[in-house]
Amino acid sequence: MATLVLQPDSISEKFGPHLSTSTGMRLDPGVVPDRVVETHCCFCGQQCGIQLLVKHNQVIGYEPWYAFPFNKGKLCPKGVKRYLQGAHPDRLLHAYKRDATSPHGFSPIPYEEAIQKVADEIGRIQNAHGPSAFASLSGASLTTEKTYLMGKFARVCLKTPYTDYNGRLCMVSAGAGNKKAFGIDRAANPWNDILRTEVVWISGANIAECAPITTDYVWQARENGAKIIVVDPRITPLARTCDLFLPIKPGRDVALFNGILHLMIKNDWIDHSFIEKYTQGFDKTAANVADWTPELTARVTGIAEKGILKAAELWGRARTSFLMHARGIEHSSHGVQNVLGAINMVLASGRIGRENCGYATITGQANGQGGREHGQKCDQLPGMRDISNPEHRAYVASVWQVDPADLPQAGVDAYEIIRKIDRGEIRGLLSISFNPIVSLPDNNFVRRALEKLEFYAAIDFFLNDTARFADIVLPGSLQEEDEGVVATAEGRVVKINKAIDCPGEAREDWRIIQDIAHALKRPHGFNFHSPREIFEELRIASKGGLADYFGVTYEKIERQHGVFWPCLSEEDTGTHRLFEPGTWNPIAKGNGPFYFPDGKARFNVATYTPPAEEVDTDYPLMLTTGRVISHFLSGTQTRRIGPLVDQCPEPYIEVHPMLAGKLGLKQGDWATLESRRGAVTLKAQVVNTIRPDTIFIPYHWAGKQSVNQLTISAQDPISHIPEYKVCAVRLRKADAPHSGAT
Ligand SMILES: Nc1nc2c(c(=O)[nH]1)N[C@H]1C(S)=C(S)[C@@H](COP(=O)(O)OP(=O)(O)OC[C@H]3O[C@@H](n4cnc5c(=O)[nH]c(N)nc54)[C@H](O)[C@@H]3O)O[C@H]1N2
Ligand SMILES: Nc1nc2c(c(=O)[nH]1)N[C@H]1C(S)=C(S)[C@@H](COP(=O)(O)OP(=O)(O)OC[C@H]3O[C@@H](n4cnc5c(=O)[nH]c(N)nc54)[C@H](O)[C@@H]3O)O[C@H]1N2
Ligand code: SF4
Ligand SMILES: [Mo]
Repeated sequence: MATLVLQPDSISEKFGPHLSTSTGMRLDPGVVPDRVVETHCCFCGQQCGIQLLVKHNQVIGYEPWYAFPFNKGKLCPKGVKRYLQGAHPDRLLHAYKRDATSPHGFSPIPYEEAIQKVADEIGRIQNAHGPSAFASLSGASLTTEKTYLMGKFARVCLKTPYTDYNGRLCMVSAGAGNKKAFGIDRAANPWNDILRTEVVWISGANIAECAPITTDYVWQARENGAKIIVVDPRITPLARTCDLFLPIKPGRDVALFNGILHLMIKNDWIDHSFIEKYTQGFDKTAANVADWTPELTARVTGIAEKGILKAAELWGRARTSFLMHARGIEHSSHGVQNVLGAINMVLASGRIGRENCGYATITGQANGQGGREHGQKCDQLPGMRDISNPEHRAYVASVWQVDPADLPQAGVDAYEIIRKIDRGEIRGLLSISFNPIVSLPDNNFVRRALEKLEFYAAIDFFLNDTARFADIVLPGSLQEEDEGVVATAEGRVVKINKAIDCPGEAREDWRIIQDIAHALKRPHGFNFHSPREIFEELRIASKGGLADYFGVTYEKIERQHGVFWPCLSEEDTGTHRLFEPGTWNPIAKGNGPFYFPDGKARFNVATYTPPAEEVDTDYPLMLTTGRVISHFLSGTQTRRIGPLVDQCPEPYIEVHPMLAGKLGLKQGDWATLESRRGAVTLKAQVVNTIRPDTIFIPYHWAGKQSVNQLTISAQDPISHIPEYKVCAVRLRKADAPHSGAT
């Protein structure tokens, strides 16, 4: 047995008097766990394999899982510490109701009473104002079984069109772009195709901090001779070791992609036979980039012309390549155009659908891929089916044994749900695995809207910052307390295995949802006894859809270390690499490798428009936001894991020395950053790794430390993703905030 890591003395004192502040871990090989459970990390979309060590129904440590092929035992700092979260004293062990007389604002109540209260309020609001007056929001950290159940719960039990998910803040620009260009929304390649490629192009992805294990693939490619190109307003840790860094102004990536395609065409660095045989729409796209000369591209993007020429040459002349992007280009009011611009570059090169050649959006949340497949989106039914398509409705209704006419039509995106709450059109909300008060843009507006709800219930395992506004809080399950599947960044469906039982009155999330359906006296379709039963129904509901899981079984996942969908039958081992010439797919039916009836990929004209809010004399700087390695999303989990808090205790304002000098700011000085929507006062972090016209703040903190007080709620017109990556701000030196302000 490898080293045993014990529940250490490592959670910061501020989180519990019985725990010390040491960041070290105590190794005690003397303690033998009862069980070792092969499963996956609960955090990002890499879904690294990990083994949890269990004793007396508690996760007491972890061991690397060397046999899992994606990460081969490697883990990032969050994976190494993830086992600590369950022991935190804040773990919800009871249901709670709002109680003004309690010093904490909540009192524990029996679980059944809480469920009945939720059902009564849903019934009351819907009787008075119709089914659409109640909405649900869910998250893509949930297993695919739960995301499927949430889509079904909204449509069959609540009968509301108003349901959406936090992938709306994350994956939807990539999803929409991929569907437009390829006809399908899944990472096109297994990551092994990165290893022996000649050029790796990375746009708007801080891989070393946000997809840390992917760094290893990129570095191996470099060892094998690959050139690495990184496009980012910040010299990220991976960019420090790249061959070519393009310091783009936030919000202008489509201009760069168009400029590169312009040079590829001009220098005849395009694959004519691939374009002819496997694509449509090249001429229009070529005409659109005709104006994007290096001079214009440089002016719009802020990148020097010679960098653009060099990038075009490296990319253009390569025989194999792999392009990756993440939220840096997708979190934009023209996120879909950015994605289409990137895909045009890939299609023109002809380097997709074969070994060592590929393209991927790097998935964010644990189940960022699976969460966008089986119906928790406002316009989607299981199997990536379209809720407005009569045939799709009829099929899913037959599986659910309901009348297709009773299925609601498409709803609206998560932010529009908040606007509807603000306008009084939606009066009740149930949320699970979502923390919108921290994670949505312009969150002072979000808070004011949520305060107007007549009734709000939240399901979580911690009292997250939004749940503090709830009337009822239901104690859900940690990832290790339940089983189910998730789909990784590669498109590999893997199995989360249950390590421990839920403590106290906490329940598996799917049981809570079913209990509400029963208390509402609407039990039809909510009589599952296990995640496996839900999965068996999902397999059938997805059959014949784009995301066809019919051939995926729990056993096959265990046998093969995952199954890449589509997987159409019991005999099918899955589809590792999409778009290989000569392969059959159910949409093209042998006409070609892409998921359209003619089997051809689509070039799409990618149009440049400036960000929703440009700088001006009042707000002369650009703010961009994102992540640090040691925290995860809204921070509900990682702000409770002591060693991670110790690594990065608070947010900061990243500012270039030239700008800092002009404002008289030194490292560690307090500074106030203001936008038209709000302000934060944080310490300055003076670094020469950021553009002098750009500020960066990580977004994992709540309240007065939340950068989403400043961000803009402008959204992409197609995907409805918010523009987190650029808005106009001004910066000034400040006094230390009053106590309690940070
Ligand atoms: N440590 C950690 N890892 C995570 C997460 C986490 O919270 N913490 N979250 C997970 C999730 S859900 C997601 S979505 C992913 C996100 O993963 P990433 O998208 O890699 O992370 P971000 O920090 O949001 O942004 C990526 C980069 O985009 C750059 N950027 C900003 N504006 C622009 C622009 O206009 N153009 C370009 N080209 N680049 C720009 C930023 O400087 C940043 O380096 O990470 C996942 N992994
Ligand atoms: N400014 C700015 N804002 C951003 C971003 C940015 O780059 N900049 N990124 C956006 C992106 S990409 C994302 S994905 C969103 C994320 O935003 P959110 O989804 O709101 O953030 P999470 O922290 O994942 O919140 C999910 C909640 O789910 C709970 N949870 C996790 N797993 C489970 C589970 O299995 N069961 C239950 N019941 N609960 C669970 C956690 O405790 C947490 O409270 O934030 C977005 N917001
Ligand atoms: S890379 Fe992602 S999945 Fe892997 S250990 Fe880190 S947070 Fe967990
Ligand atoms: Mo995300």
